[in-house]
Amino acid sequence: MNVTTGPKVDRERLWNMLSEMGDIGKNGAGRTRLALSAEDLEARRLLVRWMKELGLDVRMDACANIWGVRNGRDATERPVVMGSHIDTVRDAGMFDGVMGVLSGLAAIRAMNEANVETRRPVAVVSFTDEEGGHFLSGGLAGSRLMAGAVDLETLRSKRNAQGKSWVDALNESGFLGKDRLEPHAYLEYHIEQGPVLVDEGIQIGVVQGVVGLSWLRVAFRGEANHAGAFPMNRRHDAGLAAARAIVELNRLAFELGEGTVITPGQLAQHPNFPNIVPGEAVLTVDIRQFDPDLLERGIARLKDVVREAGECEGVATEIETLSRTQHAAFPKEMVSLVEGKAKDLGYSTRRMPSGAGHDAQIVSTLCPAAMIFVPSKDGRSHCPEEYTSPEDVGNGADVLLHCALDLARAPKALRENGI
Ligand code: HGY
Ligand code: MN
Ligand code: MN
Repeated sequence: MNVTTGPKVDRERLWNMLSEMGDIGKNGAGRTRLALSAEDLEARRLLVRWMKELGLDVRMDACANIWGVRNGRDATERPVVMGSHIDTVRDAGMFDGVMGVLSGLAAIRAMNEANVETRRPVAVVSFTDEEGGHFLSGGLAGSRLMAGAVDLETLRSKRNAQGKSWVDALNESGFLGKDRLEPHAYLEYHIEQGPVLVDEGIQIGVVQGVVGLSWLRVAFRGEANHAGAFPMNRRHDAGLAAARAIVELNRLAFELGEGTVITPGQLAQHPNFPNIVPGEAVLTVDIRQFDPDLLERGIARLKDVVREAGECEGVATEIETLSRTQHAAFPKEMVSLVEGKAKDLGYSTRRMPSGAGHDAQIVSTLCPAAMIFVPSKDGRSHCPEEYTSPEDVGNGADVLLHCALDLARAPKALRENGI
């Protein structure tokens, strides 16, 4: 299909949907829709309404992933799926995840309005608990559970700050289903969330693969004592041990190099009171690296650094691995499809890896997958300042639309490569 004369997404309507969804969970400048929270469930209901308005067949699977399916000529064919997530981090921006889901709906709307019939069905999926911070599931929980990369028992042990387990929240969500969909191919359209495209003035990022990552929880157990009467040289200050670890982990990331990133994102001290020496400190650490061997070495070194920080303060340390997600490299035919459509549409492109984790890295274990990036203003994300212009949002959505059309029309050139 000639992309320049072919269908295009309704950019204004897409922006309005992003804004409407962005108001759910609004708190100040940002919004919070933690996985399976009331705000996430409200967003899910809105998504299902929009899917039904498009005439899609709405399905739920055993992981509460939400699928909207547009029929193709051949119902026996597996669907071409466009997807991402609508849950957010705390104080999130308006684009992370949700832009990919709503752009999938916009692409289907464009197919409907152009009366395009495809050989394969086309679907949009919204995966459960992509972010992972609410229950410390490690993220990508809905896609990993679907792909068998994590089991329900593991998720049953994950609890939020109120003590509710991930599985109970899933069972109470009202979005559990028995469907099971097998994607033929998967496309995830997402903001870059880093500074590469905006620094280089490039319109479309052609993603070659996604970083491997691990989340760990480190507990430092020292001694609570009186802040005034207890001498400095006899303290076992868990907060100080955690602080030492944070500084040393930062140094470790630079020492490992090669793009290694280490983030001690969450720190809780106990009893967390002005005149008590912290007896306990619990730290989460997120480590990422494209090379799996270097990632393993980095995780081993991270554990040494943490233990040394504890020993320095006479504090015991306990390290728990919360998740370990493999890196992914996308098939060259899928990468070329994204690059070709972006160029046909007249956009500048550059090939690049993703430093952020995405459901695509999990779904790529089930079928050929690819990702499309658009620039993030100032390279920022996971904050209310996260912004991508309406023009960039529309550009990527049109690339998504035309990649999906090609895959769903199943031209010989793709079929010969098993795609
Ligand atoms: O953490 C990530 O990379 C993604 O935003 N869940
Ligand atoms: Mn995301
Ligand atoms: Mn995110």
